[in-house]
Amino acid sequence: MEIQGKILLTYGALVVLTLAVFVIVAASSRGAPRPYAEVQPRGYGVRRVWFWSLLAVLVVAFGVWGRLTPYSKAEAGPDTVSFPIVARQYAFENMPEVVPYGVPVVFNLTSIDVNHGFAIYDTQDRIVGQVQAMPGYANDLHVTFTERGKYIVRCLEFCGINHAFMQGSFEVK
Ligand SMILES: [Cu+2]
Repeated sequence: MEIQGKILLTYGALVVLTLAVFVIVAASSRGAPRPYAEVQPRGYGVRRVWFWSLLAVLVVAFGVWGRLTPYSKAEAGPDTVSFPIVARQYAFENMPEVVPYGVPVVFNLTSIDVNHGFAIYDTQDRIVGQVQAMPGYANDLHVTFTERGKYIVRCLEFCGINHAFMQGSFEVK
């Protein structure tokens, strides 16, 4: 299913669930008010069940949600290939000529002068990923290339007079 379909389904389910809760509450609160001494013990009982149910739902939801986020995939594995790259006005030093296809790759970026960008564009000029190259920092960009061909790297941070010409490239094969 497309991601838009999943989002629509999730929101639809939430709307139906919310409406059901409204209907149940409205139906159960009809009629004359009952004495407090009769209602209070039942109320506390419901509150206890509600608290533990909510806690259980939250624990499960966070457990599932944590697995669905892409962050765990960003961790470098034993087969990850690493490329340390140094950006400067107006070039990317130590750029690889060939980057392997289909395996996790990490571009480890730093800069020796000012802030630069490191943005990878695929063969159809679509951006694949980007990271900042900053003096005094080492920033990682994790990519697994699923298409072979020539990729262009462009600086996306205005870094000086020749910024527009700051480019690099590599071949994925
Ligand atoms: Cu630049």
